Amino acid sequence: MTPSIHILGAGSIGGLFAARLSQHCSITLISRHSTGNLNIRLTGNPEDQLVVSLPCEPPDSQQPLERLLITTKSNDTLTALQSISHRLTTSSQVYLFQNGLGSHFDILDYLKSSRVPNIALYAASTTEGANRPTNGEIIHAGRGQTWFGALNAIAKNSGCGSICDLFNQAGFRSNISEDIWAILWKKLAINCGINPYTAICQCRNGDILQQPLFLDTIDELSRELELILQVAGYPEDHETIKARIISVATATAANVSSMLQDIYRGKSTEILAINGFVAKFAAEHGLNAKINEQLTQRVLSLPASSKLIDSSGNTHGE
Ligand code: KPL
Repeated sequence: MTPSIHILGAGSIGGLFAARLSQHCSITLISRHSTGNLNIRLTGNPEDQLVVSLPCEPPDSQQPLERLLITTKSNDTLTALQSISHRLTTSSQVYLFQNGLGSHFDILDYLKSSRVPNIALYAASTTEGANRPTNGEIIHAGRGQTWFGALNAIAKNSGCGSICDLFNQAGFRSNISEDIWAILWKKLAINCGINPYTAICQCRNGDILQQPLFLDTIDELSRELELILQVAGYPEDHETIKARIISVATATAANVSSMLQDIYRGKSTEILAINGFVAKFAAEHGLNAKINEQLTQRVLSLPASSKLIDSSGNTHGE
């Protein structure tokens, strides 16, 4: 039987996964804004050229959800899950794809007192890069790696081999992690060292490496992250953290980060789940996170812009 997957949050990453996975299983999008079919034109590398038309249903439909990927922004995840919670059953599997941390804890808390406390909850972390220059068009801007892992005991027992296999079949390099929290904390450190710089300097990922703001603060930021990761139980030295930030910025050089895309669209960013989460965690544990705090404040005070010109002269937004 063809596996059935619902995707809630058809932004750039959700749309990228939907388009490629639809060649291997049945995909339905869940959207508050569209019903009927949604057309996605995927571009990027030659193997990415794809035009698909995917069914789209509203959250309040009654159809039970077998496997649900939530690819909304971290700020919207809890509300998104609440909007479809009546469709979850004891055999549902839910996969959280959010950047940063924070929403994962909110969802775990919410489920405890929900009508389905025992659904299998997983997290996924991806470094695939995707941009959505216009509605309906998605550019696969950088190949990455996707990790899946259990967030609760039910998920640990059920496993996530079949979703991981589907992602690999669809061309996304994917693996299962026995400790997805370790991956989420490491990815958080990467996002702390890339996303706010792209937003403040309004440049693509690769261009942050020449920006004075990055060059002046990356060592201190990496030291702050080293202390935080140690307290979280996932120790890593600052040189390794900095090297990984530089390597991901280089590998996704052409990508417009998710945070800069939010700013181009005049949407709120995930800064509070990224550097803001680190600053809050540090304050709770009596640690210094001055640079994370400053970057958070600078991103929060950026004017939302509906039309900006990037460093290559391309116009975004509207
Ligand atoms: O996760 C990302 C994002 O844009 O949020 C990176 C890895 C920085 C790729 O753009």
